Amino acid sequence: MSNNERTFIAVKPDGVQRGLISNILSRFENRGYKLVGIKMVIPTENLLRQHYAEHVDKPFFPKMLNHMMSGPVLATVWEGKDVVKQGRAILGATNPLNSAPGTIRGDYAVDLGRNVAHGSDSVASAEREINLWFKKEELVDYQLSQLSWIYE
Ligand code: DGI
Repeated sequence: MSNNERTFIAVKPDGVQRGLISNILSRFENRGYKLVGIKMVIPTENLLRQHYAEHVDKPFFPKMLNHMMSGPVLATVWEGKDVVKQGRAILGATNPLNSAPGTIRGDYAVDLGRNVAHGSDSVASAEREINLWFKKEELVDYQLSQLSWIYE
């Protein structure tokens, strides 16, 4: 399993407005994952239609689109062993009513349409989403000094 796996994690407008950015980022930092990209974006409809391509025909899509365009999203890219799957676990189930306490959604959300953060659901989606939200030069290549204390 590669230590260089990457995932796309976004704090949605509800998470930003509720002041949850530092809390969400710290869970990934504390776990030992490396932040390689971070920026605030008010996403365009075009970007969101690509990001949520599998949902564009669903009845909830227009509301979700409005919500996601209503304010800034904090877009981040994290790197580390099994980060895609572990990132989903840190977030909790999509519907916060099914999210375990201790997860981000289980601690801070109750409604599906306000589930505070997004995380890629596979390595392939992560690659697609990272390319969609970030330019290559916005991802920073550096050595994490704690590496040998996190990985054997
Ligand atoms: O990858 P996830 O965000 O965990 O889940 P997903 O890809 O199935 O759905 C993407 C987002 O779409 C999800 O975070 C919230 C929203 N969503 C999904 N299903 C419904 C929904 N929103 C509403 N209002 N109703 C739904 O049935």
